[in-house]
Amino acid sequence: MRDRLIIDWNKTQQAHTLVDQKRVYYLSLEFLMGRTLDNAMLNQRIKDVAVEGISELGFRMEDLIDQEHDAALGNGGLGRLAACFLDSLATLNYPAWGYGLRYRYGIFKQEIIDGYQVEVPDYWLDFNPWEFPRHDITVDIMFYGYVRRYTEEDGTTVNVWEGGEVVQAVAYDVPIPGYDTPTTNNLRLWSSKPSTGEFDFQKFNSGDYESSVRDQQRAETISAVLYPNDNIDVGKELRLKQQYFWVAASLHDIVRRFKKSHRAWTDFPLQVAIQLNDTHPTLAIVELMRILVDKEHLDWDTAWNIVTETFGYTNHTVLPEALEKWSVPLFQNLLPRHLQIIYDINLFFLQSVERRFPKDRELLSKVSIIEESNPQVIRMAYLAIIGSKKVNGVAELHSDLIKTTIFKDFIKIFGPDKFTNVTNGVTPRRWLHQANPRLSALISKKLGSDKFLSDLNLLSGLEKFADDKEFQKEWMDVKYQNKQRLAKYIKDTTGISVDPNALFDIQVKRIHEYKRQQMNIFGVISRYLSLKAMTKEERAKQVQRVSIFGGKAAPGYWMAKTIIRLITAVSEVVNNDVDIGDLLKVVFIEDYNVSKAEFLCPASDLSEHISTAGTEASGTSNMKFVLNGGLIIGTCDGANIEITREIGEERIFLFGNLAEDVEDLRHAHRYGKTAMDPALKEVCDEIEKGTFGEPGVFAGLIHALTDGGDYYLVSDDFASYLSTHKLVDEAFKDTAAWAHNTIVAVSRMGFFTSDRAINEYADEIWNVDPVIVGK
Ligand code: GPW
Repeated sequence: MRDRLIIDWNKTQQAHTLVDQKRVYYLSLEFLMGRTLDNAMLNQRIKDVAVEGISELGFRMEDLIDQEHDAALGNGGLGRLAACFLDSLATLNYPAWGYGLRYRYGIFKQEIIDGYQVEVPDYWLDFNPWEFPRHDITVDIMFYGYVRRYTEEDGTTVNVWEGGEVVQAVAYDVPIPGYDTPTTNNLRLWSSKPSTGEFDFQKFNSGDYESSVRDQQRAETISAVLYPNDNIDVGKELRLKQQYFWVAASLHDIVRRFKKSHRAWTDFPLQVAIQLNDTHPTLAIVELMRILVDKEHLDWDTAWNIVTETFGYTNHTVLPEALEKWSVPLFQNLLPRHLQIIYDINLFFLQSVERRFPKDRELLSKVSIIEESNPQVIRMAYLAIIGSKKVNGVAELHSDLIKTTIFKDFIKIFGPDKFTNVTNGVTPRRWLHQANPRLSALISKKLGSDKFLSDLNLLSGLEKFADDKEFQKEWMDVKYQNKQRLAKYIKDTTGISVDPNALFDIQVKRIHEYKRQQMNIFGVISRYLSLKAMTKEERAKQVQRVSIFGGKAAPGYWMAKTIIRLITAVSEVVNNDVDIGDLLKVVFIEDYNVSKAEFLCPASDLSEHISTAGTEASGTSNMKFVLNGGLIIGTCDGANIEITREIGEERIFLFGNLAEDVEDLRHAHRYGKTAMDPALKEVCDEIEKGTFGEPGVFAGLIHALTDGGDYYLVSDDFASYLSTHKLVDEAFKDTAAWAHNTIVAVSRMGFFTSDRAINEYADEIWNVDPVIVGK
């Protein structure tokens, strides 16, 4: 497979060099690729042959596929979106490159020990046949040092950044095959090493062995580890080093490629589109200014015009704690010249604002890149907005919210057209065809072709079969088999027996208070209490449930870890309660990752996407679950809203308060005007009674609901959450209607392919065209 990929990769790179059209560069600190083998076989359409060959050798393809270690260079949705986008870029034949970091350790492996999360390092590079070290492609990157400024004879000022510490970036290339096309794009990941080679021989020879090893290690540390935080900014110096290291190496590479064609600098934006995946690569704006002004000696305005025509910025969150801010003193020490450039960008920007709004003094401090706190901080999102041509959110509600909340002052300045929406999508190759081969085959059979895999709107052809009894049976049969496979996995890994006939209710995603796994587990406790209170006869009428959770907590996120502990504690009690039997089971799946998502998504009847309204920018697992024939329970948040619009509100279990009411509700909590929901109160009392073990362990969770002001509005949404779950139970009893609804829902999911998202970026933001690579 690897050899096949190289052949197509070479062909693609040659074709792209020859046509020399505008290319897209997708800069992301995270690429959550998962496994490659199965995807490569499917995209190259040789899996059937391979399965046959492997079985002739006496092996099973599933076993072989299972040997591969996930490439887990990401935390959650943001990193997986980047991976889906690479798949679509290649499939749609866009000349595109991904640029990222080659972390030696990806996201940690999660173990559950005595009910608690324990983090184990993920050393994944022992055997990785999918990467190609490019020792010929290196870039020296400087940190620290000082700026020397002098005036030339003609009066121009020159800034030279010098005297710093230098490390070397080495390229590792990963081929990205498109589906059913020879186009195989490149993902270039940078690895850090000392710039002087293996050792600093001077130090080494002078006997300072330890210090020379230390220098080497310091250089290697830069690309050593992925920061395991999702939706939170921590502001560590090493993270800023990672960002600059990666951005500087990538820009050097992009500029070198541009220079090969000897075009004028002003053509740069006609040849290059750079997309910033969140603010993590925002330094690219500053670095490109430095290259153009300090090294290429363009005047500031010409350089700034080039820069602001080149970049696009995607925002992925409105959570204030996730917006990146760098302390000015820390930044100045590490990147002194870049700080000066930021100050200049800010100065010219504020001057232009002042000219246009002379009476609005407040506006200047509100939109300044520098926040006048102590210490001062650099607001990276503001820098990204000012330095980009377009800014986009990732779902309609989210894109509206950024315009009315966190970035509203910029609408006044730039007008509304700079801000746009591109709703996220997922690749149907991995998330339908690869993850759910049975469903994919059934759909192909029914539609008479597998064209839907590259044109997902063709799924609409299924709708007319939604009431076809025979088809419904085949459809539900696929679901049953996928649930059986999951039930076996659960049995093998946890010892818990679950009945595949039960309603499988799944919430898998990073653990975060805003995603409200705590509300889910409180709901499970409430269900448990009502089952316990029932007579045998009443119990016999209840729908069996399996509540499945999975997800990692950031190692320093104590509340998230407490939520995991509550889930595991509840599972110990409920699963062993003889009164309850198979009516309710609670499972925590250890170490949720891409390859586990691939067998979880096909096995849900119901999945939960229950963030406090206005907090989840989009969500993408909501799309994966519906595409695999599950229904969802969710709030009016992120892409849930567009899913509702597409599939029809009778096919989604929406509940809870709306984003527009969240501020008022929070205000009411702050002023003590809300009593806790009675069902939630019962749940809290039960926890405090010690039913799930030492209550002190969970005190933080209870406190957050009471004195903590219930910031995520669990109490406000709890009643409607529980009553909506009752509707789910009722709906599940009617198998024919359930089958009908899931078929109709799948038939209307065409919009949520990442192919549609990528075509929107290409047309509305990048202005790039596909390149057809000959067979
Ligand atoms: F905070 N997302 C994520 F915006 O997975 F940077 N990690 C992150 O650190 C951030 C966002 C950041 C997610 C969003 O939470 C999710 O709603 C969205 O679907 C996904 O990014 C892709 O856009």
